[in-house]
Amino acid sequence: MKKVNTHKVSIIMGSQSDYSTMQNCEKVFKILKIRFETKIISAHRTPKRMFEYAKTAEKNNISVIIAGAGGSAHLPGMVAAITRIPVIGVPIESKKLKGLDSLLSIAQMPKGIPVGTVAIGKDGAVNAALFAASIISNFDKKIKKNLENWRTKQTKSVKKKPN
Ligand code: RP5
Repeated sequence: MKKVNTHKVSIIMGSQSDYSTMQNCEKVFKILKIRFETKIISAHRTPKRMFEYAKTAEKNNISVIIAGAGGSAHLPGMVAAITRIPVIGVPIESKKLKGLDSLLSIAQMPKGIPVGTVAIGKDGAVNAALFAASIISNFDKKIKKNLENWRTKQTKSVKKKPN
């Protein structure tokens, strides 16, 4: 019988406007062959949706949650408060404060409920996906291999001299 990879990552974001950043997570997961789902969930515009989502995340076999939010970015922290599944927050680059607001809102969680925080914008989204892959690779040999191969390829792509 073919062994099915059951580990799934959930990518959530506060708004459609976050998707141009968060789709970079999807690109990484497609390369590493990690199952994912993508949803819009806003802590302040759809609080009931957020609560229901976080409450059922464990039952839905989610291994890691990546939450992108901008401005007063409370989505990652609120979701982390409801579920024990690890949450990685991606600070979205906001128009007025260039994402510094998002970064501080996500990173400055008071003790007791952690949210792993990555860099602002696209780099953060890519690293959030790679970080999720690292977590999953602890207990999934196939993903471990895919991640190692990806890193080897990255290393080989760095030239010794600039041109
Ligand atoms: C946050 O408000 C979202 O995460 C988004 O980054 C920001 C702005 O949302 P829109 O006004 O573009 O929908 O909730």
